[in-house]
Amino acid sequence: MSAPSGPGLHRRRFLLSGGSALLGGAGLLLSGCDRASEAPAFRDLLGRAEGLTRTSQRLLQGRSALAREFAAADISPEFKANGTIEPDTDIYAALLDDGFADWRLQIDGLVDRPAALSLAELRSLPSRTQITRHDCVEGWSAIGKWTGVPLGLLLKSAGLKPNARYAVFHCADDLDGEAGKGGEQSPGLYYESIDLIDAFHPQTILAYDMNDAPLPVAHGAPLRLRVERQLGYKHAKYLMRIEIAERLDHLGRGKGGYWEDRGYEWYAGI
Ligand SMILES: Nc1nc2c(c(=O)[nH]1)N[C@H]1C(S)=C(S)[C@@H](COP(=O)(O)O)O[C@H]1N2
Ligand SMILES: [Mo]
Repeated sequence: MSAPSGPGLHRRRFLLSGGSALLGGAGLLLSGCDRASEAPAFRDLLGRAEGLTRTSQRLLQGRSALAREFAAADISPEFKANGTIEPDTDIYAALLDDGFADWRLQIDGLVDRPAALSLAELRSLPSRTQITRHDCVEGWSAIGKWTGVPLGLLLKSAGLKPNARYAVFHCADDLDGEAGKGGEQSPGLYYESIDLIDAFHPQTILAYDMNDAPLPVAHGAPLRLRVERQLGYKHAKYLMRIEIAERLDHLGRGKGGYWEDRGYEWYAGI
């Protein structure tokens, strides 16, 4: 057996100690043999023993692993619309009225070339289509087909400044005191943020189509984020502006997102 070394080993040891309560004697036995910990079957066992927790998934697979993609037959006949289902601001109503012809996606902040892109321009760029499962913290899931522009592509063409660390998504909807949307806790524009690892993940797209049709208003028209390794609330709908930032504490109440400001985790990895 070769001498174990490198960061991978530390990860496995960490996982072993984390899982040992569940693995019991087997955990102790296996921890003596690093070759066993390399074996796919062992990884499976470990994953199950930990109840497939998000933490172990992340450590075993890494941040760049792809979310599962499904077949067309798996698409949910009903996809619940959640949170805002139509922003009630005058600005949004006017944009919707003329089919988003005047809507522009602003890209600014820590970029070399700020941009304002129309829907037609976004549709003319290379696209990605993916059938994925959306998981909401409220306990429901749905499978949908999404088509859009890879966010990484837009960020590359905008050119990131060296101190860029986050992509912040500013949305059109103000959850102004509406119960059921957390608004009773305090008003505020919906916003979200992700780090650059998620921003450049190949399945992170700005979707303009859902199930082969233009994105419905209830699901975030004209453009919404799909960040497939993250929970539902990170998938910002009704996108207006992407701000590249070094910090998050100047936004909202400083926690990086509308729901994060109300107690949810910023990193909602799945
Ligand atoms: N702008 C905006 N984005 C949002 C929300 C919202 O209320 N406003 N709700 C979030 C939550 S909690 C979920 S589960 C998903 C729901 O997306 P859907 O309506 O397409 O199901 O959108 C997320 N993005
Ligand atoms: Mo959600």
